[in-house]
Amino acid sequence: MPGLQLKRAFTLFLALMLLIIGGCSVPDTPSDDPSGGPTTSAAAQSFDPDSYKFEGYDFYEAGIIKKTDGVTGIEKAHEDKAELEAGGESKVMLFSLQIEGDSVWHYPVLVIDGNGKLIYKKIPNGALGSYFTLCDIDGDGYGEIVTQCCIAMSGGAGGYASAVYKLSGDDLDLIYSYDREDTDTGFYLELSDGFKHTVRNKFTSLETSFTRDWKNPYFDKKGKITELAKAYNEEKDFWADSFKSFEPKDIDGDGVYEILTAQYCCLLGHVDDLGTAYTVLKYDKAKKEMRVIKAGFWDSSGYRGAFSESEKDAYFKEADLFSKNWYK
Ligand SMILES: [Ca+2]
Ligand SMILES: [Ca+2]
Repeated sequence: MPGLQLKRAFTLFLALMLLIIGGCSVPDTPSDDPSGGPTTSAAAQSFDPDSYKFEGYDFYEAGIIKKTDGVTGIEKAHEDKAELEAGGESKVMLFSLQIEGDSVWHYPVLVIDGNGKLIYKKIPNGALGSYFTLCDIDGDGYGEIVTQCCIAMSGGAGGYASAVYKLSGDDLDLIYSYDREDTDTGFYLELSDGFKHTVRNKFTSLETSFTRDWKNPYFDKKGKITELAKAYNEEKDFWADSFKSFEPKDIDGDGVYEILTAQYCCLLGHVDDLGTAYTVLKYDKAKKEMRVIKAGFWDSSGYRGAFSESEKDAYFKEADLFSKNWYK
């Protein structure tokens, strides 16, 4: 449907413009920020309780949205079934709520219906595109909800929100989420003479080196590292972005799912592409946390050396193969 694609493309374009204008700030909820959020006073004057319902699910009654939040649209983005606890299956749905005054941000809400429960859980961060996967992450035999939301199209840090939720009593507990400040997948970079870049991972034995000999302040013309590079090596200030991919996969076939992640990495600024950092995350039952059990790195230095279209095609083909096979 080209019309729909065009509409989506336009929506993404609008989102990008808003991000540029708004300095990439994304309100946590549609109503928490009356000064800068999408809530409008017009919405408060035209409260229509029916507009808060979809297929019998009442987002106003559930406390997900307030009277001051004018809802212009509710869509069901995704639906699936799984046994989330003992006793029977639940229907898991992901709704997308659109708030008046802002045609761009969609607020994802999980609804769990079945097995005697009806639970609404708003996923933090406005999202342009969201989906979930149901699979057993913690090894208790019941499914968890793994969500991945694209929250910004600027390519800036914080572009994706990734999380794992577990049904616990009458609530959904967040057992893992990407956090810009706290998430550490363990990668770091060392710069050395000869334009050499070495990427290591502190949780695994990964070590991979490559050269990038184009102009940058970390090397002089002959490829010797500068004082700036020495300071960089001490700080180990490696920039890995949010998870552009967060995909559950049972890589060892034991019935418990690991999560494959990918992060865009750069050195000087966002355009100075270093490559993609890959990890396998596994839930540690004892510590109740996700651990990095495998790491891989695809360096993108080959792209700069690819001048013709066929060389670029070959580069992308190789990068794609790596992304699918690195952990095997
Ligand atoms: Ca489980
Ligand atoms: Ca497994």
